[in-house]
Formats: sequence, C-alpha cells, structure tokens
Amino acid sequence: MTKNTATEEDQSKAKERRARGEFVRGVSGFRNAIGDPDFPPEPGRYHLFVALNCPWCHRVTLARAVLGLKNSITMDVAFPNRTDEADPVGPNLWEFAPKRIASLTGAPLPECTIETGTGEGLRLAKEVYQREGSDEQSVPILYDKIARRIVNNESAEIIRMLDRHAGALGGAPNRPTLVPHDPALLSDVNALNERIYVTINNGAYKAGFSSDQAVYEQAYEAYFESLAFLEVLLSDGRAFLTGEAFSEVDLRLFPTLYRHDPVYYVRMKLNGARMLDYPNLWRWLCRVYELDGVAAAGSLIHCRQGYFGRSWNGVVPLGPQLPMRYPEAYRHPDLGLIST
Ligand SMILES: N[C@@H](CCC(=O)N[C@@H](CS)C(=O)NCC(=O)O)C(=O)O
Repeated sequence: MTKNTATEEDQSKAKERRARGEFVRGVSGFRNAIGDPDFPPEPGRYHLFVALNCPWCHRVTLARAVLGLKNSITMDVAFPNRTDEADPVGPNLWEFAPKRIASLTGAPLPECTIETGTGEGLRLAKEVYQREGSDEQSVPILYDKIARRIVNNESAEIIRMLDRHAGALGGAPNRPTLVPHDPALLSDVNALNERIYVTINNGAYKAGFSSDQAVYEQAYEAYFESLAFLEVLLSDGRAFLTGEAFSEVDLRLFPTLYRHDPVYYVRMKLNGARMLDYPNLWRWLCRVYELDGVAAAGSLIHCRQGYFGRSWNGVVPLGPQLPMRYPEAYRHPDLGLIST
C-alpha cells in the first residue's frame, strides 16, 4: 500500500508484524503542501510544533535553521518526556510544559515553550489534532496560523516544501539547495534517502522498539551494514554524501548519527560500534555539526532526557565520557582518527 519507502514505512501486513513484536511506524494523516492553493508560501504564516528529542522533528528544525527560516517560521517545543499514567487526558502524549523539571538537570529546560501556534495556549500536541477531528498525536506538525489548520505532519515532506519555497518563505539568500534540481543527482538523493530511512533512521527504531529477537537482529545487521557502506562512500574524500555540497541526504542522516554514541548505542541496542569507530563518518558528523545553525537545531540534553524516560526507569545514563563528553566531541574531527 505504501508508495514511497524513502518517506514512510511499508504498511503491508502491519497488523501481523506488530502482533509478532515488530515495531512498525504508522503513516501520517496530514499531507497538504505549502504551495497548494490553500497554503501560499509567505513569511510569518507557518508554525512548527516539535520535540527536540524526536529525530523526525530534528530533520525539520535542521531544515528551518540551514535555510535561514528561523525568523519567518515560528516554533513551539514540547517537553522531551511524554505525559504519564497519572495524566487526566492519558499517558504518552507530547506536552507543552516549560516549567516541567527535567530529571537530568533538576531544572526546567530553557528551550521548552508554551503552545503559541494556535493562539489557544493548548497543553498537548494531541489537542492541535483534536481541533480538526483527528486522533493523531505525533510531532512534528507544520501549522498554518492564518488558515488555522494543520498543513502536514510528515517530516520528509515538510523538509521538501521548506526547501522548495525557501525564497518565498523568507529564507537566507546564501542558503543551500537541499534537493537538487538535476534529475541524475536527484535520483542519487532519492536512492540514498531510501536506504538511510529504512535501515538507519527507522531501522534504529526497529532495533530498539521491537520485542522480537529475530527482528532486532535483522535491524541491527542492516543498520551496521549501511554504516559500513556510508563509511566507504565517504572514503574518497568527498565532504558530503552526494559530493561537495550539503544536501537533503546529509540532513536526513544527521539526526540518527548525532544520537548514536550518546543514546542509540545503549537505548536502541545498537552497540556494534560507535560513530568514533568510523573515521570518515565521524569527520562527516563533525563537518555537518559545524554548519551554521546545526548545533543549535538539536539538543542532546533533550535527547537523553527523552529516550531514557518512561522506557528506562527515568534514570539517564551519564556517558559517554571518553575520549570526550558529547556534544563537545562533535567539535573534534581528530577524535575519529583514534582507533581502539
Ligand atoms: N512520519 C512521521 C513520524 C513522526 C513520529 O513518529 N514522531 C514520534 C516522535 S519521535 C511521535 O510523535 N509519535 C507519536 C506517538 O508515538 O504517540 C514523521 O516523520 O514526521
């Protein structure tokens, strides 16, 4: 049924697969686009609802930052842990709670905001959907503040519409082109995106959130095979995955590899190797981290607080500590040359 497995997971036999313990990501319901007659590209019109621990949101915050759209697309940030069983509405919901205390820091998280996109000061991301009769609850959400409607809640599509309309949305004149216009290059981008989505971005969740040993092992193998493949791809000295220019492929790989050593190695049981063990991928990670806006578009505090919350007794592992703490380590491409 699913058309594009670079965007979303194949849904065939999803019910049976879930019953066997496989984590199968669902399909997003809002699929309009900026540029449709109802949603003209204009600075100041659009809004994002995100959580900084969510890797799908991270794609979108990265696109907003590198395209220079931070002043023209507003954004609300949810607390990294969802609601719990004691919540009057229910557990497992994203909450706008700037005063909530993070167990990791013993203080509120300064990036977290109240909800401002609808102007109604909603508490839960779910309520943004409920206004439109939907029972979805996921982030990211791209919202139109003029039409007062959700535009789209599929990150792969949101980053493409931000790129396509970056000029009209108020983007920086010197911004990168994320999706190449050249058809040959575009087909490389699409093929790499698909492999990276299936085996790395979503593959990490399949490894970490499935309760079946065989599904986990297959996801683990595929994840590390793809890392080895990308390590070889970068070994010719190219700066980015499709050549000398930063593209959508780099943007979509980054949120997963940024989380690998400090979070996924433990949480997703992806403990075959660290990013530090891949000198080319490590240097690539540091190169992307250095780009304007990238470091500020993510937060490892939110990631560590969020991933080790409900499913990890609320206790957050402290490492890695050697050879350096993260994210400081991402400022050191030289660390990747140390072989252990
Ligand atoms: N297809 C969506 C997936 C987004 C997604 O799965 N977000 C997670 C957070 S990382 C979520 O909010 N899930 C809703 C839930 O589990 O209740 C996208 O890429 O935009």
